[in-house]
Amino acid sequence: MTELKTERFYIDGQWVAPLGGTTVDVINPATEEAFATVALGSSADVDAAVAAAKAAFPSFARTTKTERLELLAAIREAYQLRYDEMAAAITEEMGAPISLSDRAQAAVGIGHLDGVVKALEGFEFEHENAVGDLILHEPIGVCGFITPWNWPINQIALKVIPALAAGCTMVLKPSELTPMNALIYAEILHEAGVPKGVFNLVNGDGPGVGAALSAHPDVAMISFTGSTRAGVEISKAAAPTVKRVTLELGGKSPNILLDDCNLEEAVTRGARHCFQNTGQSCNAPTRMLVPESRYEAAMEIAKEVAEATEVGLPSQPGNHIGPLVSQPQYDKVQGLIQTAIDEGARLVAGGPDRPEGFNRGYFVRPTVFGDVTNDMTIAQEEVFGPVLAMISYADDEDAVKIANDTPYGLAAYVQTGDSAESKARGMAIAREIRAGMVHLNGSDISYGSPFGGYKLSGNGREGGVYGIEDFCEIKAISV
Ligand code: TXE
Repeated sequence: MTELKTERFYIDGQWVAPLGGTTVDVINPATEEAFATVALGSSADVDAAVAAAKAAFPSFARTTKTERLELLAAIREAYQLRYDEMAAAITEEMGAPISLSDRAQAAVGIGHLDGVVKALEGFEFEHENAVGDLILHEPIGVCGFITPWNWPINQIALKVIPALAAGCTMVLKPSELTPMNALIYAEILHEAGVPKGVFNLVNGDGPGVGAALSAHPDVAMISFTGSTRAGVEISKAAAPTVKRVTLELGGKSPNILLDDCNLEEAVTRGARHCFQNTGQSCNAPTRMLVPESRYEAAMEIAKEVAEATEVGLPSQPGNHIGPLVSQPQYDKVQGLIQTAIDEGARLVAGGPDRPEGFNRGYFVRPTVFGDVTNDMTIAQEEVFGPVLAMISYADDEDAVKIANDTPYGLAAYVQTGDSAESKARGMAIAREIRAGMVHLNGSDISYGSPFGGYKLSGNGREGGVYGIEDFCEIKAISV
């Protein structure tokens, strides 16, 4: 493992000293101990990075599709060489168990790249429209990326790769909680031969670097993933410059179990998915909607799954869940568990006590609540912890109503029976749900399909063709 330049920023192809700002310790959430110190930048660092990206834009915007495809292939190769290091960094800084980091957290960095390559191969940057005008897709310009800590390289790759495919230049500000994977990524892009100034990295916090990037007049677009709160702040800061702002925000995704589904399988899969990554996924199926007739049986199965889900050290391989990312996240999750109890939800499994054997680290127990009504806080607020809320419904219409009765609209899940009739019911429900992605029977949205939400879950779509389009301006030329 090479020594990462934690107290420097990557600007104009070089690792440079900060022009201002301060430093922050990076904490291992399993031990609560600092293992690195990184520089947090200032608006002067943002200015320098944006200037480099602006200078690099005219030449990079003119690169051909073939040149960009070659660049993406080189990035893929360089990423593979640093793959294990990437997985280890994510485990150390955000607490995902190493098996999950290896199988998923680091893997998505390649998966999204492959999805974009496929999309770019078929992407038409210009065409004649139905009324005979020439339509051009041009790169939008300098992009600012503000990313979170929960699937850190996933969110970085989902922005950087399509932006490169479109011909944009960029400045990334990763989460101050998880800067290490981003530092490795900057080295990967450098090793792959990304031209100087095309990609720049400034570490920093939201109010400092994030806000300066959002407000910067030379930044044409901000792509953000994180909380709805920060998304609103960013939109406000960006408004005076009328830049494009795309947002991938929180979720409170429903998982509707139809009355004829295989209950054991559906509840087990749904609960495990909810607990994965210690519940820190924007699209986690956190509200399980169960027909009244099967509600008690479903709670019994969910209880077993929660109690069988082990809590363990991130450094150890296995299927356990690790700690939450930080003390504030731990406090938030504990607060919401307590609120659910206070509001009258039935604690079916888990709860606020520390998991046995853990005296330090931000570990929480996989928790299931029953007797949840959809107006309770636990059914409306994003917890971002391993907490499942189980809600009963009367019929399909009621299920759809409950599913849509949330300020969010990111993902939804439907579990059907095997019959054609049941699958058709599932499909009809999928069409009624106001969410950007609906997964039937445990299926996953493929790399290259659009990822994004309705309502307070955001706007814009990441991944594949839609991801590239988000980074383009569209010009009509009439001849
Ligand atoms: O996120 P923040 P936090 C949700 C989840 C979680 C909650 C809080 O519910 O419990 O958010 O997490 C930057 N201007 N999600 O506080 O604050 C910040 O530096 C510009 C959902 O950690 O949103 C970081 O880089 N930037 C989510 C990024 O925003 C600002 C993933 C995320 O931090 C800023 C993570 C500002 N004013 C949390 N304030 C998802 N959609 O996947 C903060 N930032």
